Amino acid sequence: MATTPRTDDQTLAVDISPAGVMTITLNRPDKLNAVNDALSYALIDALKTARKDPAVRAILLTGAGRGFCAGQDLESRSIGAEKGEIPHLGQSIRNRYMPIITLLRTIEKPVVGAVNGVAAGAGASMAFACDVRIAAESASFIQAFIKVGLIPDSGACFMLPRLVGLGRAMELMMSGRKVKADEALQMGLVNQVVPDDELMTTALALATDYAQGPTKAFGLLKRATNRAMDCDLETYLAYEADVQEIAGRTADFAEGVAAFVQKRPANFTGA
Ligand code: LHQ
Repeated sequence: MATTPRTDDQTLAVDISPAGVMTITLNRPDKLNAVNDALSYALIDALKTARKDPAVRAILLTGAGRGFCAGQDLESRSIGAEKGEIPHLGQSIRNRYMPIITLLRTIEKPVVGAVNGVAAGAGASMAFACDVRIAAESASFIQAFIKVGLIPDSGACFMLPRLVGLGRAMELMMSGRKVKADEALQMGLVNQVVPDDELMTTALALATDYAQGPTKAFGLLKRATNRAMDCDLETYLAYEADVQEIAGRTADFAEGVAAFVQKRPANFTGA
């Protein structure tokens, strides 16, 4: 991964609840949280902190204002699209979006996306990279890339067909049309749609539930599922046995079994 400069600007708001939920709020509301350099590096830093801090046991990603994230900031100089410059989008993706998507998919803690408004381009890709998505009724998804002559990036060509099937994904990526929350729910692109004013309480309650769960098992199931996406059954089953071996050695497995036998709720500590 690229080395990420630290930033002290206000493009991101980060809060950690007593229950261990790190809420990360993309915070450029006037630009529908379009991703400029500062925002991308702040997000990478926050996700790295979430990965290594044992006090963080779940992550909630959302946007400030009426948008979730409008994707790459098309006005940013860093993409070099100005007249006479040669854009180096590959470099921009490697430095900024690759780490973000990789972290969202590989941090061994549950990641909930609270999609509060439009999620376009790489903004939609970030939502797709979350483990589960709760959408507000006014949320929408736009594969905006094709409208500016690009391929869907930040993992969209990888994740979208896996979420909704190849045929639907191709149609969405080639049309660039807006998918509203109810259609997103119907096609399995989001897990739940709630009234706008209930989004954060619903998403935070879910993330809090996860934060009180067996954190290592959540992490290991992400590891196993990621592996299952790119290998045959035989290979996967062997991998699964190794991963379950690890899960079986956690304190939370012992606690889960003890709680079952003693007919009481489990008190998972994440250990
Ligand atoms: C924006 C943006 C934006 C800057 C709204 N940038 N200002 C690409 C290149 C390089 C490397 C890596 O990856 C990528 C991947 C990508 O993400 S490519 C796709 C980039 N995103 C888009 O093409 C979406 C562009 N935005 C839109 O189409 C619309 O804004 C949507 C449909 C999202 C929302 O429309 P409205 O609700 O009508 O809002 P709006 O258009 O009026 O936007 C509000 C403000 O946000 C406005 O600023 P202003 O100062 O005029 O009020 C927009 O300019 C700004 N904004 N998206 N991506």
